[in-house]
Amino acid sequence: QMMGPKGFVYMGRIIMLLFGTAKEGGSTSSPSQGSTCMPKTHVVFLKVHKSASSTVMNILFRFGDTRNLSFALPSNGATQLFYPHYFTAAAVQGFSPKKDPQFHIMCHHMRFFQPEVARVMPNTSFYFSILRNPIHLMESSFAYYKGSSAFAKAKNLEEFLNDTSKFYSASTSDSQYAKNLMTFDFGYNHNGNFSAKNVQLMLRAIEAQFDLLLISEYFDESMVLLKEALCWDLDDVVSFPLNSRDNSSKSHLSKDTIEKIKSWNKSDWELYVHFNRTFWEKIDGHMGRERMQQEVRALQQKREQLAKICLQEGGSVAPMKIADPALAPLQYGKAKILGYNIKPGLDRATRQMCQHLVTPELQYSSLLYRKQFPQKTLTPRNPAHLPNLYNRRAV
Ligand SMILES: *[C@@H]1O[C@H](CO)[C@@H](O)[C@H](O)[C@H]1NC(C)=O
Ligand SMILES: *[C@@H]1O[C@H](CO)[C@@H](O)[C@H](O)[C@H]1NC(C)=O
Ligand SMILES: *[C@@H]1O[C@H](CO)[C@@H](O)[C@H](O)[C@H]1NC(C)=O
Ligand SMILES: *[C@@H]1O[C@H](CO)[C@@H](O)[C@H](O)[C@H]1NC(C)=O
Ligand SMILES: *[C@@H]1O[C@H](CO)[C@@H](O)[C@H](O)[C@H]1NC(C)=O
Ligand SMILES: *[C@@H]1O[C@H](CO)[C@@H](O)[C@H](O)[C@H]1NC(C)=O
Ligand SMILES: CC(=O)N[C@H]1CO[C@H](CO)[C@@H](O)[C@@H]1O
Repeated sequence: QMMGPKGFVYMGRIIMLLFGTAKEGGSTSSPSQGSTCMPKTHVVFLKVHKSASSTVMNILFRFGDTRNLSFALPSNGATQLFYPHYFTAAAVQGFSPKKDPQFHIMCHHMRFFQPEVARVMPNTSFYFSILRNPIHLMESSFAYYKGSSAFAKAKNLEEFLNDTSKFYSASTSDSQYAKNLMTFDFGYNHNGNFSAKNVQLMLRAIEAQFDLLLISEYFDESMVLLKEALCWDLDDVVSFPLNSRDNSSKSHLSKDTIEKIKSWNKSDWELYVHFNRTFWEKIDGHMGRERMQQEVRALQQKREQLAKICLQEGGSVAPMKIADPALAPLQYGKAKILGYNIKPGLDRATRQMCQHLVTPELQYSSLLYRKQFPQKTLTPRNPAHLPNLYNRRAV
C-alpha cells in the first residue's frame, strides 16, 4: 500500500478534496500585467528539507515581519511543527480550537497533513512548496544527515546505494532522510508501493491541495513566479542564499550513482519530473520565457545591489569567519554551512534591513516568537508538550 491504514483515510479525504473544495484553477489565476490585484497575506509554505527552503522561509519571515503579520509558530519556541510526526494544530503556539483560523503565514518544517493545517490557516490561504532534483537533494541529505541511522555507517553515498539493504531499515524513525524525503514531507509513505497508479493519485492530490510548486534548480524563476502568484513586488522576493554548504562538503556523483538514486528514490524522482514540467508550463502559459528572463535579470540586479550595500565580503563566508554569533547558522552533520557579515557603519534602518536578509532561520524564528508572544519566556531547549495525536511511524 502507498500508505498505512491511517494514511488510507488521509487519501480518502484527499479524494474528497479533489472533487470538493479543490483549488480554483490551480494558481494560474495570478495577476497579469496591468490588472490590479491585492497582495496575498495568508500563505502556507510546506518547507521541504534540503531544497533551498530556508531561503524561501527568510523571504516569508521578512514579508510578515515588516507588515506585523502573524505566524503559525511552533509551540514553546520549538524549531519544527511536530516533525517528523504528521502536523497537528496543537503544535502551533496560540492555536485555539474555539476561534476561526487566524494566522497569516505558516512556514516551519512539518509533515503535511491538510485537515489539520486547515484548522490553523484561513481557507483562502495560498499553499505552495519547493522541490529539488532528488539527485542533488540526496547528495545534500547525505552530508547534512550523516548521523541518521541509514547514513551513519556508510562511508559515502556510493557505498550506501551499492547495498541499501545493509544500511537502510524502513522501520527506523529517521529513515525518510535516506529515501524519498520529499514524498515523506508531503505526507505520503516514503517506503510505499510506487505503482504508476499510486504515483498518479499522489500527484493529483498534491495538485489539488497546492496552488504552486516551485523548483529549486530554477530558484530565480521560482521567485518571479511566486511574486506573480501572490501579487507581491519583486523587492519582496529578493534574497541571499541561506543554509547553503561550502563546496568542500559537496561530492561529485558518478553516472551510475545518479541512476541508482533515481530508482531508489523512485517516488521523489517522479514527483520532481512531473512538477518540473508543470512549472515550465505555468511560465509559458502565464508570462512567457522572454518576460520571465527580463524579470529574472531584474531580480539578480537587485540582489547584486543589496550585496554591495549589505555584505562586508560581497558574498557568503565560512562559518569560522562569521563575526556576529546572532548571524551564525547552525552547523550540522558533515556540512559546512556558510553565512554572512554585515558591513559596518550602516545607518540604523539599512543595518536592520541587511541583518534580516542574512539572519539564519533559528535566530529569526526566535525573534518572531518573542515579538508575537512577548509575555512568554522562551525555552527553546525544552521539548514541546504536545498531545500524542498522529504520533506514529510512517510505515
Ligand atoms: C508594526 O508594529 C510596530 C510596533 O507596534 C509599529 O511601530 C509599526 O508601525 C508596525 N508596522 C506596520 C507596517 O504596521
Ligand atoms: C471559509 O472560512 C470562512 C470564515 O471562517 C467561512 O465563513 C466560509 O464559509 C469558509 N468557506 C469555505 C468554502 O469553507
Ligand atoms: C559496489 O559493489 C560491488 C559489488 O558488490 C563492488 O565490487 C564495489 O566495490 C562496490 N562499490 C562501492 C563504492 O562500495
Ligand atoms: C502495488 O499496487 C498495485 C495497485 O496499485 C497492485 O496491483 C500491486 O500488486 C502492488 N504491489 C505490491 C508489491 O504490493
Ligand atoms: C563553488 O562551486 C560553484 C559551482 O561549481 C562555483 O560557481 C563557486 O565559485 C564555488 N565557490 C567557491 C568559493 O569555490
Ligand atoms: C526540467 O525542465 C527543464 C525545462 O523544460 C528541462 O530542461 C530539464 O531537463 C527538466 N529536468 C528534469 C530532471 O526533468
Ligand atoms: C536501486 C534500488 O535500490 N532501488 C530500489 C528502490 O526502491 C524499490 C522499492 O521501493 C526497490 O524495489 C528497488 O530495489
